[in-house]
Amino acid sequence: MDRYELFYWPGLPGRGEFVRLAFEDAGVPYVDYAKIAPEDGGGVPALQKILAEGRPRPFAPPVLRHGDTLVAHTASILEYLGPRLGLAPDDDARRRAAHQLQLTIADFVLEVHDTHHPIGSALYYEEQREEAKRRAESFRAHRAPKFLGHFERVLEDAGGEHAIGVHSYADLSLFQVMVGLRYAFPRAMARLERDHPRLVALAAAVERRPRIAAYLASDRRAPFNESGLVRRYPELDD
Ligand SMILES: N[C@@H](CCC(=O)N[C@@H](CS)C(=O)NCC(=O)O)C(=O)O
Repeated sequence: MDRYELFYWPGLPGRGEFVRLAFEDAGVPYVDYAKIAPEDGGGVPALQKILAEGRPRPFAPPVLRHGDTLVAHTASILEYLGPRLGLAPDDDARRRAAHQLQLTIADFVLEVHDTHHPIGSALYYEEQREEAKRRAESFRAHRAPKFLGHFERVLEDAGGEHAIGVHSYADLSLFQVMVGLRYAFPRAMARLERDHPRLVALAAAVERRPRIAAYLASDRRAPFNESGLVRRYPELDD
């Protein structure tokens, strides 16, 4: 059997975490090059090599390699892994629903990132602090409630418990969105969570899943920090 290999930036959960959660929940082994030292063939050099030599050429991580197959983009990786890890339903319609939701999550994740980097990723946060304040204010007032409201209704449509009616990678990703938002915007989330009981219940249920609970307690789970996709700057919160 070909092994699963994940390439991502070391030292931050980022978008790689959506993929890690799928492997961890399924209990399927994977090679995580972000957790391997450069001198042992991992880290940034391994990532740079796959970005340069991988085909089809990936633009940015996360990147998954599985034998001769290479997949980039978080949603595409999860679409590929879902059926293989038992984290996608059997029917086409619900697989498409999971992928559609994952793409919406990708849109949201980018907006979360843009709260601290509204002008450009090539600039430091400190160089765009004022714009970040305006962007985060609008995010907290409009975009976060709109996306969270959408996810809440998706749960409601599917019976309340799971995003697409059965446990899937989409549930794991919604969990990661919730914990990321709680890290970045603890005050805003204390307010917003009151209006999204199904999302809160889903996040709690995912957190209780035995393999996820073990993973979260392990040193494999990288903490959020201020060099990542999701950052905590108190001046950007309520
Ligand atoms: N749509 C892609 C976005 C990938 C992405 O933006 N990756 C970030 C790290 S989380 C990156 O390294 N981007 C480099 C760049 O945009 O120049 C996905 O969902 O995986």
